[in-house]
Amino acid sequence: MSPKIQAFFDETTFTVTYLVADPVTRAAAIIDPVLDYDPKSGRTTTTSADEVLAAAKRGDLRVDWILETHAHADHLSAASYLRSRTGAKIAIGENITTVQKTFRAIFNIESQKTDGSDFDRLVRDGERLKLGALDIEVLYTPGHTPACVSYRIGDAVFVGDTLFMPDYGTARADFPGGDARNLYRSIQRILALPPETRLFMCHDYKAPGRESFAWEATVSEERAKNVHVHEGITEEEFVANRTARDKTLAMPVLILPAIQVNIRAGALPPPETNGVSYLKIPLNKL
Ligand SMILES: N[C@@H](CCC(=O)N[C@@H](CS)C(=O)NCC(=O)O)C(=O)O
Ligand SMILES: [Fe+2]
Repeated sequence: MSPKIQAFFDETTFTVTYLVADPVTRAAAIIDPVLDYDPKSGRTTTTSADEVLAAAKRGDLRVDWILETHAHADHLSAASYLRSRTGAKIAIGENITTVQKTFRAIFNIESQKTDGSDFDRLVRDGERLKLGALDIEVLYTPGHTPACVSYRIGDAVFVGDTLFMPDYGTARADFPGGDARNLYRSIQRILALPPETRLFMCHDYKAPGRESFAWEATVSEERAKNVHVHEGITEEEFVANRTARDKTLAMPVLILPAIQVNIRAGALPPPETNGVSYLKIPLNKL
């Protein structure tokens, strides 16, 4: 019942990409892939995504799915690039349509679709996808964004930006459509899973006193030790603390380029008449 899991950590954006495989059939999924982006030059590269492809090739894996836990605000997604290289289908939570509508208005991009059709599969709570002989179960876990989902495969859950490592806490809930109360409720669903369930986070920022990056913890470790949501912390306490902390956080460095690309499943905006793609910067909006 356990999938084979390889993690790839991007030290530029503190993002973890996972390559998850059914060891029997060699069907694989890539979760939350990163497209490298240098904001100084506006140049994208595929070094990180190519490392995942190389690992898939080494393991003789067939990539069937590219799974996004949400439209990321801190890094560009390599989903479209990986789809073009593997033929895999890109899945994301069905409420991505809400996120597309919100940001279509903020960026005033008329070509931006709002029906989710840039993605191949919009998934909802309780739905199951096949990963060879394994099932991928979708858990709707909104709060960080209104479209966040987690993916359960065997005894592993890829929680995206809901929980982080116990010593770091939880994701922020202040992006458009984010909601600390919903985040708390989503986290409670995850923490109600069997105690030995392995949780895999989408980010790690270390924590005071910790020297190395980490991205895996069990449900029981999170329940006992998560600094924001350990057992005994009420919804009201969490919402108050999360809201206060969010007021202190700057926007992610890459939020403007990341969102524009990620609501198109990681595709760059359509090239203009000179063949070049451009990103927009809305002034005084975020
Ligand atoms: N400094 C990072 C911050 C990224 C960030 O805001 N990450 C989100 C997830 S997309 C988060 O929940 N961060 C929690 C926190 O910073 O406490 C950046 O600029 O990229
Ligand atoms: Fe995020």
